[in-house]
Amino acid sequence: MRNPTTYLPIYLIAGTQDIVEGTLPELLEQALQAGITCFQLREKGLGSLEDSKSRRSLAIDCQKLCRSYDVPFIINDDVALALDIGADGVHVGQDDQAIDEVLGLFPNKIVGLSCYDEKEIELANQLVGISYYGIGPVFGTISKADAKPPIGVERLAELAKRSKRPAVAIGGISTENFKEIQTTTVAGCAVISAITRSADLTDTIKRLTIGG
Ligand code: TZP
Ligand code: MG
Repeated sequence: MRNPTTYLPIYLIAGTQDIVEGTLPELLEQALQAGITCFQLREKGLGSLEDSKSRRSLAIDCQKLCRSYDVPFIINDDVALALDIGADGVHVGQDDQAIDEVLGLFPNKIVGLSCYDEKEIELANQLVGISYYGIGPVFGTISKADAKPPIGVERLAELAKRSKRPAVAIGGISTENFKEIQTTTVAGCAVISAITRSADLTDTIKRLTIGG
């Protein structure tokens, strides 16, 4: 099993709904070339693919690309699809399939869990097998319609300190506010729009890499 700190530094999340020009596999290949350390396929919300055949086929295309760059390929929420195609792992939120069930289904795989507050961190700390926590939203986000209110950098720092596992910051992270994230102990940044809407993806990825 890889140490999560090796794949969290710059973590791209994207689905069809996030693509402004071209296709998701095209964007993913450019991002892999530019050095992303992890990819999560998140088909969700307005503009996402609806039928399961096209979702599966997109997932396989993305998985192949990630494999060719030796970058972990993670699926958001869709436990069945992740098992079906043998993804490197899954990322689930607090309202998705229960984390203890998910852990049972993905032994020796990557399992990420979203955490918003102390209570969620403390509960996650008790469980065996979670690979990393996603903490946020740190800032306001345009990419998640039902996002909770942003927690801000001070809360991020506190929550990251309480985490027994490596944490990745998420929500509204950009090249403008990245230096604030760097003041915390998180192992990386997970971003959608900063990369999918970047005019210079290679430069953005370099500038958003924790420890890079
Ligand atoms: N979970 C919390 S915020 C968020 C998710 C999936 C969206 C992050 O997208 P962006 O564009 O980097 O704010
Ligand atoms: Mg979810």
